[in-house]
Amino acid sequence: MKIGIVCYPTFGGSGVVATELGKALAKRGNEVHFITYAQPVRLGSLSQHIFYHEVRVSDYPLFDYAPYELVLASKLVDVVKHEKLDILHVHYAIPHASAAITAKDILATQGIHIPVVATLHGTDITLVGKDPAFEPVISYSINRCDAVTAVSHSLRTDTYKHFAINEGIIVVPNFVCIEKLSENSKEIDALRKTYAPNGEKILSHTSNFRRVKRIEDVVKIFAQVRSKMPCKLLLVGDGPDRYKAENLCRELKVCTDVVFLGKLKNPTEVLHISDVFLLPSETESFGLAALEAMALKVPVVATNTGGIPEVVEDGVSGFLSNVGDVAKMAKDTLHILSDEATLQKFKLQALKKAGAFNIEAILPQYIEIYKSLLN
Ligand code: GMT
Repeated sequence: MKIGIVCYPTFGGSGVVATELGKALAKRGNEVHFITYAQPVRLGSLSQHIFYHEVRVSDYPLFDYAPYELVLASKLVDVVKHEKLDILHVHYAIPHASAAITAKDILATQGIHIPVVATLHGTDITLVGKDPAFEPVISYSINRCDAVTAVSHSLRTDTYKHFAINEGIIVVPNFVCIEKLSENSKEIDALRKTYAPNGEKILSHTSNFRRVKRIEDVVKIFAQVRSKMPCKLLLVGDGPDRYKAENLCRELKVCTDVVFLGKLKNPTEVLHISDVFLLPSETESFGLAALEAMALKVPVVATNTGGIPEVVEDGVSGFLSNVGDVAKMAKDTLHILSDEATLQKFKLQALKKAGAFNIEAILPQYIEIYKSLLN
């Protein structure tokens, strides 16, 4: 198949999933064309079956707001036509689904039929999408797609709740490639010593430091755990709430044990040396960061919100708490770290649970959808 993939090329989970999906499809002999405004961060080096088409918006002085969606739609028309694509798969509704529908309609006037698959990832529905300024366009374009998938049952329910969407959204969970993530396991001991020279336990968190991630709760949980046992906190990512986290670290006097690592292209190094991963989000349609942690044998302490309970099994691959219940999350973390046998038990259970989301189990579900539309 010749598949066009549209996504945000950034560190966000939707971009990561779209990129890994494209790479996996290409590895199995499909031709994959990424159509984005920058090369996706997880793409790595291009390979035989992978192509990249940049969407460039001119900065004409009249435009206060660059019309990215229109340029994307035009680019999609061009790429579908000239690369003879079979299918378009867009990730994140805004503005990718509506740009794809515009392209689909234009192509139809030229006798070209291109099926469009849209994957909803979360904030496109639960946060940004709910904004009335977007709602009519989102509902319309999702309804016009040939197939719509959501990354969790929770997100599918939310989508039906907030939008006038036809039945038929298919749940295809996010995935990890456990073998590939584990490849990067060299020199773990040395790295661990760098951050925890005296054998301290390592807690970690990865996100875009937006309000929804409740980054201050991460610091509060850490401070409570640290008051009971020596430990370090590694924070991966960056975003608007970083300064709040930094201030809180100063206030709670834990700065010496917290490292802000910024945006890492490959956060798996940190996961390799982590003992517990913290994800106290307000909401999370899936929690890919938690799944990646579990795939590297890191138990997760998270909130029981959105799609997280579909990924993290309470008391098995980690623990779940109500949003904001910092004391319980600290207690759960201490329980996991209480002795080596308990930690090892949780590590193995985390890996086992992640196995259900291995790419080999999930990829066929997308291929099945593509095939059904091409037939
Ligand atoms: O979490 C974010 O703010 C980024 C966002 C994205 O679009 O990349 O993540 C969403 O999609 C991920 C991939 O499907 C999910 O794993 C995240 O749970 C989801 N984020 C939220 O729902 C807050």
